[in-house]
Amino acid sequence: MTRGQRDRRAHSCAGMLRGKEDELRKITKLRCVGALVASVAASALLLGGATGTATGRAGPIGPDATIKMVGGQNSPLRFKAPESVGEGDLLRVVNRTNPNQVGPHTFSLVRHDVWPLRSEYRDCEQLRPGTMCREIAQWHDALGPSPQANVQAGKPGWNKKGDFQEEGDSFFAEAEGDADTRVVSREGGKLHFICAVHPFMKGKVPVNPVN
Ligand SMILES: [Cu+2]
Repeated sequence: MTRGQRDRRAHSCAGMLRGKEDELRKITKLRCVGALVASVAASALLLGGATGTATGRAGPIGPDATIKMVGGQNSPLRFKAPESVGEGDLLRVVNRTNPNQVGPHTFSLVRHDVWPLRSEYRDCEQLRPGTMCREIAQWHDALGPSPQANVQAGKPGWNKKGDFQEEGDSFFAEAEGDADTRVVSREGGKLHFICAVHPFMKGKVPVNPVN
């Protein structure tokens, strides 16, 4: 990451903080710092990982499937996901929204039975105790001393759905273009995911078995 990119990233954090209540402001600020540190580490890991999976494939390694965070001022925020993904696919999750307009996102695998209800959205996005959004913030240590942008629970890859007892796989996307690519495991059969910042952003994608 160049110094210019870092400056722009820091600037987008500052923009995101305007108009937020104090606690959330503090949390978001911490997340910004954590994301900065973690994204550098993640880039290095990702490069290492891509080299490791290169066997048998020609040319540069790209993702097999992509889930995009999309929307903004003129359309609702949502996850744009393929109809299905394959077991063993490299699944990339990428932020295609403007953080100055909509803030950051998380892509967090959670069990379907703990998805926040419509009546809980407001408490959830304010990270009130007892909400799934708060749990996810804690997975990232967003309230603690060392916030993490990338939470890897269970086995490596996108596979572990969390709940109020157990952590799940999760990715905090702060800047436009932030991405996290992991291998899909079939454990659980289907990926269920939400955004802890905008709990109305939800999605599910079936994982097809390898033939
Ligand atoms: Cu979001």
